[in-house]
Amino acid sequence: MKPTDKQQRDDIFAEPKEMIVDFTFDERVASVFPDMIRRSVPGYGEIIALLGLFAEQYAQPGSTLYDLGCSLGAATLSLRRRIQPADCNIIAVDSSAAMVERCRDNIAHDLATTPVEVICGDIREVAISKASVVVLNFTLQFLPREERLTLLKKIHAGMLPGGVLILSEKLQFSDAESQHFQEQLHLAFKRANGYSELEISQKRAALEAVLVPDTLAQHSERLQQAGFSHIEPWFQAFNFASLAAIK
Ligand code: GEK
Repeated sequence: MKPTDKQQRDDIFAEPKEMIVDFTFDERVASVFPDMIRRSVPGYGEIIALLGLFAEQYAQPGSTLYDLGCSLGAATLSLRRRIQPADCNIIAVDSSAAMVERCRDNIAHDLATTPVEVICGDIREVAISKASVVVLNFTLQFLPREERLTLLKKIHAGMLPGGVLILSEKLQFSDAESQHFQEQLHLAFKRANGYSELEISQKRAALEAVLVPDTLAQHSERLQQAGFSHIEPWFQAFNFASLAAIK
């Protein structure tokens, strides 16, 4: 991370806005992103750190690792530091130019040696091949629901046998009691991290049409439909979870 980015605090929704527009990953969001995601997503730092272990265990010689929706490259850097075979490469993709510019800079300042290509583009358009590890860390939730299975099928088709897809997502719950329980705790998490009621409610409105969460059961069923042979939820903090799907 650029030192300036590391210190920049997310105050995007701190002032009352006359009109809430849909959330986009623009320059302003990219500049506060590390602070925003750490204070908004419980378990984010833990997941990032643990992704390295998936790279260590699953990166196959001569294979490619993918970070789809890479933002500033936190997952890419975690994978890169733990890959064992010398002949792997990483492809990181994000559709936000502001994110990609910073991501390239972060990778240039990292000392690990696995080659990384950062592509500014849509993950629905990017070819996947010889993949041993694919990361979708809080990205699938931003695609229209009806396009999620197509993407997972493409990923599955481009993976090597024994490869792993790690899918982290915000969850929704099918019963009202669970939904309320998890939402309240997530709200408490955001308050404890210094977000005001105004910031929380304005951000919720901005994300409403953009981030559409599924249930854990919907994710498991979709991954099965895409062809994955084994699906293992491996992390959950309140309404945020991560699943590993093996080809
Ligand atoms: C991390 N994985 O730090 N194609 C490419 N990129 C996309 C698309 C798309 N169709 N839709 C959204 N994005 C990261 C965090 S953030 C999660 C991921 C969050 C990108 C978008 O530009 C943004 O950078 C990222 O997906 C989602 O581990 O903000 O909650």
